[in-house]
Amino acid sequence: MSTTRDVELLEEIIIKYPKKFKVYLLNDDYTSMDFVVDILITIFHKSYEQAESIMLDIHKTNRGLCGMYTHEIAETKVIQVIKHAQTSGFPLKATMEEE
Ligand code: TYC
Repeated sequence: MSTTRDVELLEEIIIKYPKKFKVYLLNDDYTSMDFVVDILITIFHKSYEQAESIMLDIHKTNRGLCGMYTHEIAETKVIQVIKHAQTSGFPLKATMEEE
């Protein structure tokens, strides 16, 4: 049976350690390298050098880690990537996974 103290402890743990989600960009044959670099700079706040290195990593290995966020922020980043790609005519996709 759980006590009030157990619930308080659980709440404390939940508040202190919200789940983190990894956001990945996926490779495809059509999105331009420049567009991916731009997405990494504007949406994931990477430097040009970091963005270029992550983009090349995705190009070679098929996916690349862009950042780790709380659920709501990760979801927003995925939506921003997909919307921006759609309006620019690229099939670029992003996914999120629990840490
Ligand atoms: N493979 C793409 C090309 O050769 C570049 C690319 C890199 C696309 C990363 C998507 O997430 C991506 N133009």
